[in-house]
Amino acid sequence: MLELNSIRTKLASVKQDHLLRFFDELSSDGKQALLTQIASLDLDAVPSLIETYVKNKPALQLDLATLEPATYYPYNHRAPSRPWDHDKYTTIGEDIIRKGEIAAFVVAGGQGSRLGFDGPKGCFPAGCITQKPLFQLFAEQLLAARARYGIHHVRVGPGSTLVNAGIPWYIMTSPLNHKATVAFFEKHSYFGLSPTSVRFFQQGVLPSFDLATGKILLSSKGEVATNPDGHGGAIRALDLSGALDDMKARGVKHISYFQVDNPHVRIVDPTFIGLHAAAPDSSAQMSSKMLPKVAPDEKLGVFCSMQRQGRRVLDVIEYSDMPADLSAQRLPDGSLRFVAGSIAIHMLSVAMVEKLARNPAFSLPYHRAEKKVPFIDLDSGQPVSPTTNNAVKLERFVFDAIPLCEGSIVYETDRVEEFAPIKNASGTDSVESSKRLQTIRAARWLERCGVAIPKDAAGEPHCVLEISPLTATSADELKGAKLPAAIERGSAVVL
Ligand code: UD2
Repeated sequence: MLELNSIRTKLASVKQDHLLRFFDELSSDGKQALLTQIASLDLDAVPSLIETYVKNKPALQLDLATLEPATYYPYNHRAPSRPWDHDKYTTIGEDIIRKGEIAAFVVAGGQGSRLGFDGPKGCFPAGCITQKPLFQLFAEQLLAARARYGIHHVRVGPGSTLVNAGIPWYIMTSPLNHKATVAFFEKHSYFGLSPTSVRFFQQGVLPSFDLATGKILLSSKGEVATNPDGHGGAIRALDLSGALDDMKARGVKHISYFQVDNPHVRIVDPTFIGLHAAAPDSSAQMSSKMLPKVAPDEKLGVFCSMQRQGRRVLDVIEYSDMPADLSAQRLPDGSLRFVAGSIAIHMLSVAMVEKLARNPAFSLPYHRAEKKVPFIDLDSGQPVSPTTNNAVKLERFVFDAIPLCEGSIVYETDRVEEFAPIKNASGTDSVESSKRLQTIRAARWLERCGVAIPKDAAGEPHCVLEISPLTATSADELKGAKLPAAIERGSAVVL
């Protein structure tokens, strides 16, 4: 058993000895498990975390004098504001994909509490007709990319084995959902992907703190309450898990980063990859996609540019941190001044992740959130399910790595094409809104191929449509498919 006395002394020195309050009531295994969990926490950091983030709410340091909206590559590459060579960058991106230099990376360690779905969010049935889970929709995109780009020979390991692995896919889970996620892939035979090209790894956790006292909470008598350390934890977790070395062994140079909740994300986008790798103002370290925000209070982080330590940097200000008066500012034409909303789609270079993760001084800032966290009452030993916020959770955000880049670009995408997130059980960004957008996007692609789509009075498709990523991942790809001349009014069609 880990040394009880030394852990007790350590806990006392950081004023967290209550974590052993019920130790004597635990079984021998339970005692061991609790000591192991406590030993894995960075207790030295706890007093300053409590002082800085639990007892206080650090205000975001914004240099308003130098803060400006970020510039971006417009979706319309012929826009007079910033024309750019679409074909050139697409060709560069396609070449990178064919050479096997791209990996897919989904952050899927979140708690997904808003959706109220019991299980990892990637298992959520998202296909508007087929109910295919999110993970399957992503897997099919990777299968389609393998077929399209012929990425058949990828070098793995020091022995130079050549395998038919396609684009490798890294899936970040957390202790909350790791086992269930892996079991889901096994049950579904990896959705047709080679198991050698799918790699799961867990992100780290941080203790959850009592809002009133600053003490770390117990989730049961034998377990400390913890929460995943935010998608920013990915940078270190990629390295610690060996995923980064695995990428290097496969010859991967760039990571396509996306969130688990958006079935429309275009995981393998040659134009974005080309811009990231070769645009003159890109350091090819970390690039991002944006959408023009539809309203000041839309829940998207905002790309801004600001002066920091003597240089102008790109940064994302999370929606909850953006001062409301800035969000509401408008240009003379009525459009939002701070318009560039982050949809959490990035390209990261393997070299950048390695540089950050292997620098002992590297750390991303913490963000504080007040939440309801069930806990054990220390006096009665009884479980409590709070109805109001009782805890502080700390997280790191991956986009805080953007200002650390030497040059980071933003590329505008199209809302219907690439953003149909499933975050809530109903309303905005919900199952319903995502399914509606899936049909609208499919109808748009079909119309571009000359297929007649029935419409209702509001001009929306009067049918339900789902296009499998195996059939097409863009309107252009659909052009070669066998299609009907028209879709029947009121029908549900899967292509
Ligand atoms: C995120 C962005 C927001 C905008 C929006 C677009 C943050 C903080 N905000 O908001 O600016 O881009 O997405 O959809 O990212 N995750 C982990 N581990 C964690 C926490 C989260 O893997 O510890 C994953 C989670 O599984 C999901 C993604 O990160 O795939 C986003 O997490 P969220 O739902 O908390 O972020 P959201 O929707 O508030």
